[in-house]
Amino acid sequence: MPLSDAGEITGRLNSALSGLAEFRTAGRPGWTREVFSESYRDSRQWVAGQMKAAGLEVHKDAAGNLVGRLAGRNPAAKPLVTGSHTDTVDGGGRFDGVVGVLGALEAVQMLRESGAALERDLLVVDFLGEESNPFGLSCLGSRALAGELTAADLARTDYSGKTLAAAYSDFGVDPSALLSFKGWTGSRRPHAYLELHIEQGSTLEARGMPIGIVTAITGIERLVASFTGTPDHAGTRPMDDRRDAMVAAAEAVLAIRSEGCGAPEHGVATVTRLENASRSPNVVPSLVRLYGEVRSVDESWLSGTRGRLAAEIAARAAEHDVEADLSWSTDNTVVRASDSVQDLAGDAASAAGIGWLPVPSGATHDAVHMAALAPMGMIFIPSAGGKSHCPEEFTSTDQIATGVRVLADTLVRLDSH
Ligand code: HGY
Ligand code: MN
Ligand code: MN
Ligand code: MN
Repeated sequence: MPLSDAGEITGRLNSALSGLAEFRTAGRPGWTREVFSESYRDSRQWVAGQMKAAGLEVHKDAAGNLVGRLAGRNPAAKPLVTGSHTDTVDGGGRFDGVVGVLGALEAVQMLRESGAALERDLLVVDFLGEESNPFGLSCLGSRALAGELTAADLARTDYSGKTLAAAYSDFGVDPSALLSFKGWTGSRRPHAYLELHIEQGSTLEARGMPIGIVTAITGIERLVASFTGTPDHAGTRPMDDRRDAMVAAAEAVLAIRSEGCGAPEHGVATVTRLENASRSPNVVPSLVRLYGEVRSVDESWLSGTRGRLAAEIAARAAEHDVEADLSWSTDNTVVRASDSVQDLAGDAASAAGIGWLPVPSGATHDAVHMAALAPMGMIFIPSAGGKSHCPEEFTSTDQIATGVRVLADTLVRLDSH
């Protein structure tokens, strides 16, 4: 497919990747471009410029997504959609999401050079706010496009009590327009959605495989648990006469870890935050909040996690005479990739003599919400050491170029299927 030689392709990718890597929040570790932050706002202007330079018609939709359009021969046909996200976690890396946006722009270049005029429009999307955020809701832009963002979501608050609606408004997205935004539901459903992403795991590297074709994307159950005990003087209260909320929360951390360790393959469970409501260092904690999540691609196992942990955490809290109150939310259910998109991606890789492997995704993606609208597929490229969500995240430009090649070839196949 590509007419540029490998050096030109990797040269363009390197300059795009380093251009975006310039945008990060000062004073935070690694690459930090959290949704609604200044550095994120600035970086998206740069991304819009890159989309324009790639010859796309660019607009920002009512949900804050950046959408670049490559016109097809038949604009009335349902469009193809690709893309990903350019926001990061706090202290993240340079490739998560980024390769799906900048790689898609390189795929547009490949398509243009090859003269493969698509029948369908191709939409390249930089989805707003894919990463989880203090409002506890990931994939903001793709949820909105799938018609899944609700008024209750906009009323969610962060640790300071600011609402998600206020955050949107400060970012220049009108929350009321957002609520009436129908996205790509109804007659505007795409023909298919295909996302290039780093694996963020170590399977491809361990197996020496350049391409993964995603079979399913993990479901995520999120937990906020509150533990209520009794405040007491930490210096005088006897150890055998305390209702220590922090001890009960610590027991819950271990219970959640055991749940993950007992999960079927690729299942995990993590506690990422414990908050003592009191700031005093000399008071027995009486109110502690725990934030955690459980993930698995095994739907039946995941559906039992709330019951198992409710029983386990209640028992352990009772041992310390502490009340435990659990509130769960489903970030997303397990989503299977479309068989036909998987097949076309496998055909494209094989036709180019590129090895590939079917793999599940332990990370969630905008593709989860696009799957509600159209047949969905994801193409993975290796992550060095399986690392991600950290500055050490790394995928070589050659590996990205291979992913872009398979992305472009698969889009051509999807165009006529
Ligand atoms: O949490 C995730 O899996 C994704 O990186 N937002
Ligand atoms: Mn991602
Ligand atoms: Mn991520
Ligand atoms: Mn993700």
